[in-house]
This record gives sequence, C-alpha cells and structure tokens, in this order.
Amino acid sequence: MTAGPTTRAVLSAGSNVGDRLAHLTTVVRRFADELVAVSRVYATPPWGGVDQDDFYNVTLLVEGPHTPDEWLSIGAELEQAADRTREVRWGPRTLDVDVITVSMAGTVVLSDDLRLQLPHPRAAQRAFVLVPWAEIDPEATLWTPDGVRPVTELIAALAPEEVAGVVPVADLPAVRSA
Ligand code: PH2
Ligand code: MG
Ligand code: MG
Repeated sequence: MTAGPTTRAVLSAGSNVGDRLAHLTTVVRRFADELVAVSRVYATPPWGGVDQDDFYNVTLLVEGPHTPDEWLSIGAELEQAADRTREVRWGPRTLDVDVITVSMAGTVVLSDDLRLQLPHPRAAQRAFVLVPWAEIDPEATLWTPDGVRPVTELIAALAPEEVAGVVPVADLPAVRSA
C-alpha cells in the first residue's frame, strides 16, 4: 500500500462465531505496528434485533500512513482470512472490522460514500463500540449530525441496561514489540 498522510482511526472489531478471542487477536496482531491503544475484550449482547450468540468486541486506536479506505481494506482482508460470509444484515459473523472514525491532522474525516460512511452512522447508538472506546480514550469525542459529542455523554444517553450488558471479560495477548 502506498504511504499517505498520517491518519488516526478508531476501529471496532467483533466476533460471535468460532473462536472469538482468536479472531479478535488476528486484528491486534495485524495492526501491531500502528496500535496506539486497544481495549479489553467485552462480551456484548447482539445489537440490531437478530437472535444470535453474544459477541466479543474490542475497540482499537490506530495511527499510520493510511487513507480511511486503506484502514477499511485491511479490516476486510482480516475478515476474509477469518472466512467471513455475509448472509444476514447485523447477523452472526466470524469477524467484523468497522472503521468508526478517522482524523487527519486533528480534523475528522466526513464521508457519505456508501462503501465507507464516516463517522460510522450507528456508532453513537452502540454501547459495544462506545464503552470499550471510552476505556482507552476517556476524552474521546464523536462527530455526529447533531454536533461533536463526548463519548461518555453518548454512553450516558443510552439505555442503562444496554450499557450494563457490555462487560469486560479478557485482555488480548500483548502484541507490541519492545
Ligand atoms: N455487529 C453488528 C450487529 N450487531 N452486536 C454486537 N454486540 N456486536 C457487534 O459487533 C455487532 C452487533 C453488525 O456488524
Ligand atoms: Mg459492524
Ligand atoms: Mg462491518
């Protein structure tokens, strides 16, 4: 991939099929050189109304010379490596890697592109994204159509039972080389 300007991205990875921890581990390994922070692994009830097993979710902060599209493409490669299939919208998956928001020189990238809408249009409603994000960046903000909001404020606006369902269960293996 060609080196572009440095960007900082928030990524959310989820898995609810197969070895969930192993799938999430492939993500932190792949982004080891760009990793700024990674949350603990959270067990999360399925969001979106499809009856399915609980997910494991993590949120990562990464920084490197990649366009928003490149962050997405690397995530798609990881999904393919996990034999991800797309059957049901919001349904079960071995691995899902979503780009939540990207900033470049401190400015949030906005995109209406249907392949990659930025910031992620449903992030503000998803405790499984926001709670792990606030863990690794308590000062984080999210651009929304209603304005820029502290992530902690968005969490406080969600249904309490939804937030309470997002529970830390594990640490991923350390991947950073010294
Ligand atoms: N991903 C979805 C739909 N629902 N629910 C949880 N808890 N975690 C996810 O990662 C998730 C979901 C679509 O990508
Ligand atoms: Mg998703
Ligand atoms: Mg996805």
